[in-house]
Amino acid sequence: MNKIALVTGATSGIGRAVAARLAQEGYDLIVTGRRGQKLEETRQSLSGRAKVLPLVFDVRSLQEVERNLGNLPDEWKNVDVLVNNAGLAAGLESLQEGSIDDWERMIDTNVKGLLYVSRTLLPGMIARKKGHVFNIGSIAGKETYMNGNVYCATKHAVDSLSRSMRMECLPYGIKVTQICPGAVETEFSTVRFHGDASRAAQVYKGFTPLKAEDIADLVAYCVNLPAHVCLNDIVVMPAAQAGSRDFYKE
Ligand code: NDP
Ligand code: 8X3
Repeated sequence: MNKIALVTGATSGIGRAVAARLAQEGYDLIVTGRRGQKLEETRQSLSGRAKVLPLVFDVRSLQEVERNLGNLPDEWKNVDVLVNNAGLAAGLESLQEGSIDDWERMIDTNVKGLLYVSRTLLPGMIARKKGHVFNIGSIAGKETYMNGNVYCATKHAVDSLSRSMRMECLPYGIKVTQICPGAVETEFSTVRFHGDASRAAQVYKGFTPLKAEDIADLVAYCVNLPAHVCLNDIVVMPAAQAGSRDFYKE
């Protein structure tokens, strides 16, 4: 029987690439996201390579998380790998000018969503004494930058929660890996700038950003490590990026 991986936010970007890479590694996939049509595209792209269970829900809703993940069908219950990836930045403004709605979306998704999903799935992993959780943090969880305020705070929370989770999972043999990327070219910046694709494109001009597949390769590397080895915390940057706002651009 194949192992099972669950990837949140698999409708685009890093999540979709991680799902594809884990299928290549022999995992069956539970893939989640809010956009049903995009999730269907993910399912179709994986078909023939893995069994796929697509689940459309919003990680911000505890009720939806519990309804979808709290009572998985028997053949999908034993999740081996959880990738807490769903997340976003919304806006890039000073605190005094920031949108409260953007703040709520980021806090509810990046922090509370990760907590709801983990709270629902960890008990099963603990009972089985088996599992590997990946939390997709960010360089924004290691540093702060001008106007990054609330997004950086949510990713600092992911950093802190990853440490707590690792300690609390130690007795059960569950590995916790946080991956903290620099700039990855996905839908991330278009979402951050509320759909302004031309402003988003500027972010990746003049250097070669990471691809979602680069992050997927890291996940594949980690899941294939020997049982006694865990990469706890990975900061991964484009070669042209030294810090959250330190780029060498042509
Ligand atoms: P994308 O915008 O391409 O993907 C984000 C994914 O998250 C989508 O699948 C989206 O699905 C899902 N998502 C967002 N909100 C919710 C929600 N409320 N409920 C369920 N799913 C949700 O961006 P990335 O792939 O770049 O982002 C993935 C993760 O990587 C995020 O946590 C981000 O913070 C992090 N990251 C990204 C970096 C980058 O430069 N791109 C760098 C560092 C970290 P849908 O809209 O269908 O719900
Ligand atoms: C995404 C990277 O630097 O835009 O987490 O915050 S950054």
